[in-house]
Amino acid sequence: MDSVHADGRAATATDVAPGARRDLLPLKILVAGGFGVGKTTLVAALSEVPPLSTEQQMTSLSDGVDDTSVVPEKTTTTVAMDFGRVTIDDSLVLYLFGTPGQSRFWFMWDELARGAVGAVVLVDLRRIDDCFAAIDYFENRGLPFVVALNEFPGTDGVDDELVRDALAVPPGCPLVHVDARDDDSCTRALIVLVEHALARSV
Ligand SMILES: Nc1nc2c(ncn2[C@@H]2O[C@H](COP(=O)(O)OP(=O)(O)OP(=O)(O)O)[C@@H](O)[C@H]2O)c(=O)[nH]1
Ligand SMILES: [Mg+2]
Repeated sequence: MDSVHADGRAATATDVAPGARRDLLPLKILVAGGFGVGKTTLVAALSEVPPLSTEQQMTSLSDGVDDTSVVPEKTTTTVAMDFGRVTIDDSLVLYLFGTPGQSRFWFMWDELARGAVGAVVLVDLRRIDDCFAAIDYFENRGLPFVVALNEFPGTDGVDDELVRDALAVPPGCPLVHVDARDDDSCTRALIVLVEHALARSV
């Protein structure tokens, strides 16, 4: 049944939910990237509500498929999505959706990307080959994104221009540095993304 207001007017898509503030802009942001680059860590570090996660224990079935050599402490993996919420200021609230990283769960990405204004593509420079697919995904779909270098040990001090060349980051696409465990650096990455997406939209 169609919903109607108390005065009989039909509800429309632009109506604000009861109790919601009209001046608050909610934006959906994807946190994407290859296996084990720190997506779940970033969503958990930023979220002001207990993050929803769908972590499952990795089993011997992952052996030879998922490269845990540089993240040996990793024992679980995201099988569906992460979810968190970040209020940037009085007018902007971001809903973060973390994607699964294992390629066999990538069919989820199209669902998660629906309605998103942009994506933070996390990169681990120790496994650069695993990063191209995520960058290609957003470039091919025309969805604004920023490339966020997650500063794992031994990956600092690399020249940004070299990284842009190596990753074939498109011109105009911002490149930022984050520590996925640190909310300040991750918040800065989100702000860069929102500014980039807004600039692209005008
Ligand atoms: N040193 C360091 N370790 C990190 C950082 N970010 C994540 N980690 C560790 O790296 C591992 C991978 O983190 P996750 O957040 O599970 O990665 P993910 O991208 O969600 O992984 P999948 O969902 O399985 O693709 C974890 O053991 C984290 O503790 C970082 O910035 N620095
Ligand atoms: Mg994860």
